[in-house]
Amino acid sequence: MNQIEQLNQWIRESNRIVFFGGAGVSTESHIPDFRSDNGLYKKKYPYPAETMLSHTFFVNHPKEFFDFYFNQMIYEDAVPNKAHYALSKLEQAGKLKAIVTQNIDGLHQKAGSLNVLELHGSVLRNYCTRCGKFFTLEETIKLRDQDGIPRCDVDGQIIKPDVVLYEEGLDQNILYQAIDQISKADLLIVGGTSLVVYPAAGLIQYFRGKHLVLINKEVTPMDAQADLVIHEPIGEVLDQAVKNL
Ligand code: CNA
Repeated sequence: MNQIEQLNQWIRESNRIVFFGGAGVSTESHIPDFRSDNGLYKKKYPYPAETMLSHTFFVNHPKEFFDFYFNQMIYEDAVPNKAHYALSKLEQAGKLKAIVTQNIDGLHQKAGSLNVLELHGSVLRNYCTRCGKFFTLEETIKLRDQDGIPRCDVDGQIIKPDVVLYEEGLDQNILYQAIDQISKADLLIVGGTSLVVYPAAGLIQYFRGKHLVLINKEVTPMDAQADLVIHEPIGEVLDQAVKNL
């Protein structure tokens, strides 16, 4: 039995599957990740990406923050790929109970997935930092001033994307839901994540089910803990693994 046949068999035998993923799930939708060879961290900016995506930088250098953010983090035309659609199909089949994602691109929902726990928020939601008025991504892009900073059309204050920046805490409610789902899962599929960003990566420790599967192009710090490790592109792997269910 090859690796994908093994995964397919475990999917057939499982009824409480949870998927935990990261930026690698969306690279096949042409959104670069952070740590691959062509990832965002390899690009030359005056400060490291962690600095430019930090809360302090957002507050002190909003012009540079939004220049980086709109140029490097926003892909308005991106569409879901085979990985997103395979996971949506698994949920519709009643097998997958939740997707826990570090991604902020909203592509799982675009593919039809319903129970998506966004640990790091979403670029699709944006709020005025003073009055709290909500803005879509499209509106936020249109409301940029001459410095490229989006400003509320009611009070002129900065609009902040609802994404978790470095130095900011995770939404506790989402975190507890993610822990709950992972701790009740019978099969945990982890994919497209380098598993180095905490506390997100630590969530895997809550898994008590039968099989832990890792799908990632590169080696991760948790390969040794997994029952099955597949170092292949995740879109193709998941597409094949959900066939003939
Ligand atoms: P990361 O650290 O960039 O790791 C991505 C991992 O995915 C790497 O180990 C790659 O080898 C692997 N990978 C890339 N493409 C594929 C593929 N097609 N198939 C299988 N594996 C692949 O990203 P993480 O998600 O681990 O890091 C967490 C950060 C990245 C989170 O805070 C995200 O918000 C942030 N991020 C999100 C997006 C997005 O929403 N699409 C894009 C860029 C960064």
